[in-house]
Amino acid sequence: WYFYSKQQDETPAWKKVNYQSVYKDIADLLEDEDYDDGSYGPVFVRLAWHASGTYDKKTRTGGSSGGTIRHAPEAEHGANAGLEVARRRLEPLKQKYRNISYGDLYTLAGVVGIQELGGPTIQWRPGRSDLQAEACTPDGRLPDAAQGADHVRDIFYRMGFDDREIAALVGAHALGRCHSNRSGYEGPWNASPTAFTNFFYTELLENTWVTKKWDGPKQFVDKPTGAFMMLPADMAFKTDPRFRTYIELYARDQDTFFNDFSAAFAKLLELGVKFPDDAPTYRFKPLD
Ligand code: HIF
Repeated sequence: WYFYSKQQDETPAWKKVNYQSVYKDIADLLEDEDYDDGSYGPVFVRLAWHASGTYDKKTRTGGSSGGTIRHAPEAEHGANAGLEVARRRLEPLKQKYRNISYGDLYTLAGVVGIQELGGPTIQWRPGRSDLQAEACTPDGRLPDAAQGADHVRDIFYRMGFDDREIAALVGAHALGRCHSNRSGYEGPWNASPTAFTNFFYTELLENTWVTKKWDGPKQFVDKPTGAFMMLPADMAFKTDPRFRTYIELYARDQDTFFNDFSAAFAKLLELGVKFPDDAPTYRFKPLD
């Protein structure tokens, strides 16, 4: 029995998890009528992206692999304000599935958020392994919403994305909202913040956007209702001619947007991750 139990112990932790079951349990955590617009999906998507978007292709550091976004100082970086809400919501699943890594849990939560809110299928692989706080990335790797196209390019080129992929990713701002007590900005990007659509592009192109008159940071609101918002960094996709070509494409062609977004978001979640050779690729079916 000694050899038997030894062999059992050598099964890597990531192989002991039923990811389909985790997917379902995350999906069950999405709805809450008392939270925001009724869904944790958007903040799960933001958590998955911020866990991953620290990747630097030159030094091959950062990314979701170590799940370091849960540790200070990374957890306290200004860009990550409010994400403890998402981590706290997911923590019971880490307790239930002891063998899942935080990096896998947080990125899978992003996949669930997109798919269950009506977005495209996002291919996903398990096998990230947790690292301690020493592996946290320095502050400043995530984008600053107050800046424009040059900055957005600097940040996403550093991760290894091109203009078309960046323009496809930004469509995720159809989901969720800004919170004045998190980023300082306020409001949703459109009228259906819990549905994954190409409305980011259609709203950006079709509305007249004017500077919001308030004490907060510079942001834009639609004229005349003022109900929807754009960040300065979002507006750059309308004014920058190379980005704008793709914005127009995705505004008129939802299928192309879904395809391009699916590939770019799957790539984002895998940046810097060295997967085990035998890690399978999952394409989870939405539950509904
Ligand atoms: Fe966001 N993003 N993001 N973002 N983001 C916010 C909210 C969300 C940027 C800034 C902000 C991406 C790119 C960029 C989501 C998903 C993605 C907020 C508001 C800010 C300031 C946070 C708050 O106050 O709660 C900038 C400058 C980006 C570069 C252009 C990604 C493409 C769009 C990579 C992406 O997937 C989601 C979802 C939210 C909504 C979160 C919520 O709690 O509802």
